[in-house]
Amino acid sequence: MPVAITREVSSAIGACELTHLQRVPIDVDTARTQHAAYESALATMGCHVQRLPAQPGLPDSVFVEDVAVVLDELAILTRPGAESRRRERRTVEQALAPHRNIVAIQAPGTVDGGDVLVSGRNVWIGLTSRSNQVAINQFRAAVANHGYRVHEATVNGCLHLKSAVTAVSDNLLIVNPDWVDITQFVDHRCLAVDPSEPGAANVVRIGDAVLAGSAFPRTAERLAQTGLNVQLVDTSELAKAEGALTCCSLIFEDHTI
Ligand code: CIR
Repeated sequence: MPVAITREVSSAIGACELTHLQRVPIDVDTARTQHAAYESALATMGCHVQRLPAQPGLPDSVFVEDVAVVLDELAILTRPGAESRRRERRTVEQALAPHRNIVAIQAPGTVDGGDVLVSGRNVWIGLTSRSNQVAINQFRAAVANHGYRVHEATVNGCLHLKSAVTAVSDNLLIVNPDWVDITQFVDHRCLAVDPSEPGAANVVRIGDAVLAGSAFPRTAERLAQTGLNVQLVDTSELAKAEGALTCCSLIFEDHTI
């Protein structure tokens, strides 16, 4: 049964980091209600949801994906590109410690989990404003013994690599081709988002099902036409903080429960 680590929305989310969006007010109660629905969807799709308590002093701490990458063999504790986010790591490290050996990215390396796309033994890491070459080299060294091939990925026009591409099955990616060059994704086919839904490429895969944003119905239809079981959830309030779907959880297999 997969574990999904989540964290309750911080009361300070309105002070989140923003890169491509203008700041608008975020209603904390609405964000929490949507986040709870996201957690319920993960549970319905078969995850054991482990929710960490809110961190009132850390505005972006709901976006747990950015502080760790959990592989079958080990976890990489990241060093987020935004300095304001580095204190999010301690409690996520504590939550992961029972499940995996942990290797931490060291300064001057920076990488956000949102820039790390894992599909089988291929790992793509976006070179972005958050993630640098030093961290990619450290990541590659940490996972090389386990047979992972780590590729550097170019990204344009969005915050993270996974804003532009996520995996929906073992060999199929959903992509926004305006934000990433699809020729870099070896061994995989690419399905494009509907052109009217540029933010639709970030979906959560759980087995044969995917959790997608209800704001992107046309892309959801494209995904369903490939035979996938597509579930929809509204995270529009969290989107004001530049968060999408994968960023709100760390999902991994755990054989102890
Ligand atoms: C940030 O800029 O770090 C947050 N406001 C949003 C992070 C979203 N994370 C993700 O997509 N992996």
